[in-house]
Amino acid sequence: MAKSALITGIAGQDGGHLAALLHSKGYKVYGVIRGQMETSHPRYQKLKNEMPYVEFVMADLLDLAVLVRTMQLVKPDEVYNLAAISHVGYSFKDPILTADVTGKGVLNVLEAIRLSGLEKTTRFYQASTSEMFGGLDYNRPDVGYNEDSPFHPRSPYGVAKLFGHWITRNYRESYGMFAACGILFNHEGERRGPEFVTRKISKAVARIKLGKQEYIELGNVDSKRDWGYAGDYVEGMWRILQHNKPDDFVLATGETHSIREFCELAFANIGIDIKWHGKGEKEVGVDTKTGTTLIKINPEFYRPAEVDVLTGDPSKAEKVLGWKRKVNFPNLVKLMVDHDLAEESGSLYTDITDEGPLRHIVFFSMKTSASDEEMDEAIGRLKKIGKKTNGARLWNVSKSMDFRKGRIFIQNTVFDSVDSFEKYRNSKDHADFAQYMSKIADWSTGDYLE
Ligand code: NAP
Ligand code: G4F
Repeated sequence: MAKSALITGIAGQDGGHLAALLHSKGYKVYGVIRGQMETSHPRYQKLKNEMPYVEFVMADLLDLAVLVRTMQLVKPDEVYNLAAISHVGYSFKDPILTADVTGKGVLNVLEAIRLSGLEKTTRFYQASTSEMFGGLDYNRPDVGYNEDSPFHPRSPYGVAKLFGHWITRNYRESYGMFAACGILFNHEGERRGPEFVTRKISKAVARIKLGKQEYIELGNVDSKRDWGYAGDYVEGMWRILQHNKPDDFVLATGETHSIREFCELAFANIGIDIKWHGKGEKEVGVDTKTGTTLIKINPEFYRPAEVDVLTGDPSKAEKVLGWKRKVNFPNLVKLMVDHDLAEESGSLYTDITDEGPLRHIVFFSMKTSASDEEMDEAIGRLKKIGKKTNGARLWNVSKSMDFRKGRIFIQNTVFDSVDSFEKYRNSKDHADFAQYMSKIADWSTGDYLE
């Protein structure tokens, strides 16, 4: 029988990647979302469009009763607890809520499993974090933090996560539960929330390139993070729960880069060379060719306490789980900028016929699905530039693919569109188009791999 998994925080960055991964492995996937969502609610519909294979369950980490009901209903083989107030800066503004959700919420999920009598059968994954290390005196800059490094959290978020980490270990030791923690270093990508620095930068770079924004304001550009790609990290989460015993694992790249470097590389992807001038709050990042200021410092984004440097040592996960990140730092930055260029410019449309009225309009969306309004807008734009659309067949490519494939496919079209469409055109097999699409999605998986 197919395994079942319950993902809390499915609407977040990791939730989407993990749902797609588990679905591709044949799991029945349940996802916890919160709010009073009727199935007609636009947010519900968006999630359902993105993950049609997921069965959504309304629950909140603050509500033990509903979590118990959820466990009794679903009886999952695996629970991935990804839900949290996860923004470190915000946790200083709302520390009580952060403690309740990010800390005590973990206990609620564990108790719900136990009270439902599932503690011997359900495997539990807790989303622990490198923020628990804090980057202070105990850092090991040469090798990075590992599973035995001491903790010194520097934010309400980090403190709350430490509670979640230890209560998970406590349930493992007290009740013999298969309860494991992944201590994950920063992981980013096209699904990252725009409130996190990498996505804020990649989005701004795309918008600046398209003339939709003048500059970006950032806080501390000197802190350093060990940044990987979220798609790689959810594979690690899954491996942690497939191991023969519950244990804790660091997932990281082993490299660290500053926000400054991220900015420079992101701008380099659109052909802009950044040079820095000035100090502290007066510092600016300037386009060397035009002299235009593209980066400013705004103390609003400083934090009361900062984690200066984080580097992780993933050697245990590499050795024991056979896990290794695939996407390297330059490719991560490129992937995000490419994505945001496509997203910010609307979407990518390709006219696959070069003469006469359009026979096919291919809608390439970086998102997992395009709404009817977006499709209408696309057609409107084609008409505006004089394309005849009558009788053309409309392909909403992304709708037929899962998220990872969607991304890969788009990158493929960005780089290989001429080739791909020549092949299609020569095949004369228009009816087989959808199948052809999924084939090229498969063979292009190497685009961002090292
Ligand atoms: P994210 O995008 O912020 O997603 C967190 C999700 O938690 C959101 O979908 C949110 O729901 C949900 N949530 C918040 N409060 C809730 C509540 N009271 N009840 C139920 N759901 C609630 O985070 P992420 O980047 O995917 O990270 C996943 C997990 O890994 C988090 O626990 C995070 O702290 C941890 N982590 C992340 C990283 C990283 O670099 N991304 C590194 C280490 C650890 P709404 O969508 O309704 O707001
Ligand atoms: O992107 P960030 O907000 O991520 P942060 O604080 O490292 O936390 C993320 O990673 C953790 C794993 O280590 C997760 F547990 C956590 O849930 C979250 O996913 O900030 C990164 C750095 C910080 O030093 C921050 O001060 O970027 C600096 N920064 C500079 N300007 C900024 C900004 N951060 C944000 N969010 N926005 C800015 O404008």
